[in-house]
Amino acid sequence: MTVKSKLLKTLILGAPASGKGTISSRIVKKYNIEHVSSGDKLRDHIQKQTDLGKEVKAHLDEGKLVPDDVMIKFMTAELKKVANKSWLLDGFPRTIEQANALWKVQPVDIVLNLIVPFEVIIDRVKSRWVHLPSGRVYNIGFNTPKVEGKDDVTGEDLVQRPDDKPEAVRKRLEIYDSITRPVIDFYKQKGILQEFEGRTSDEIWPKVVAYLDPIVNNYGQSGYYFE
Ligand code: G5P
Ligand code: MG
Repeated sequence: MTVKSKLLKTLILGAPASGKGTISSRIVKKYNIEHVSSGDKLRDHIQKQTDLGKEVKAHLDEGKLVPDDVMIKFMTAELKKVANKSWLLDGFPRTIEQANALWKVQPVDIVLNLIVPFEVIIDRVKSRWVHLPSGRVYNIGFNTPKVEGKDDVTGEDLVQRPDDKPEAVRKRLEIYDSITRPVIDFYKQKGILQEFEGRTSDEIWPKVVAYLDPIVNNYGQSGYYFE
């Protein structure tokens, strides 16, 4: 038996607030892979007031996409940092240009697409609170923080995202419908897309596990599989 090294490059797609971050955090914990979230990384730059953070702030606040050239350059560099790891990419790509650029530098192995009705999404963003430095996300009534307004791990303040205001959420859903939906077809045509439908993350999660378990067991938890 020979031992081969093979890394698993996974992508998670879904409308704004469909639960990508929630499902991603469960996946990376269970399968011990790296979570790379474009939105979390951009918010971190905004909080630290870096040049990139200043450049992209208005786009995020208004619920608009950051231009492709900026995103492709930024995420290509971020992915280089985790090139020798198995990862789960969340939030990138969300245009056909980005999908083409990613495919050139790193064809992904599998793509998970979360399907949650828009009316559920609109309702849940009202109760979202985030811990910016870590990207940990809470929702009152779903995963309520232990102490109101504080992160469970660090005790630091939680904030609401500017783009969770109703008009920004509307804009994000519009953009998702017109610009990001074709990305789903891009991966469907490649035959690597798997869809997961549900009204809650708890309903979706067992379906994700049933799909990923055999794949990850084949690759092995540490990114190895046996042949
Ligand atoms: P992001 O950060 O990628 P979105 O809009 O794609 O933002 P978002 O809002 O981060 O996605 P999510 O990760 O899909 O949502 O969902 P989540 O955070 O897990 O869950 C949403 C809320 O619902 C949370 O409060 C969670 O606790 C709760 N929740 C989850 N499941 C349940 C449930 O079953 N029940 C209940 N009641 N609650 C639940 O991108 C942000 C911005 O960055 C820029 C853009 O400006 C974008 O708008 N950006 C890019 N721009 C261009 N190209 C890119 N590739 C870009 N990437 C980011
Ligand atoms: Mg997210």
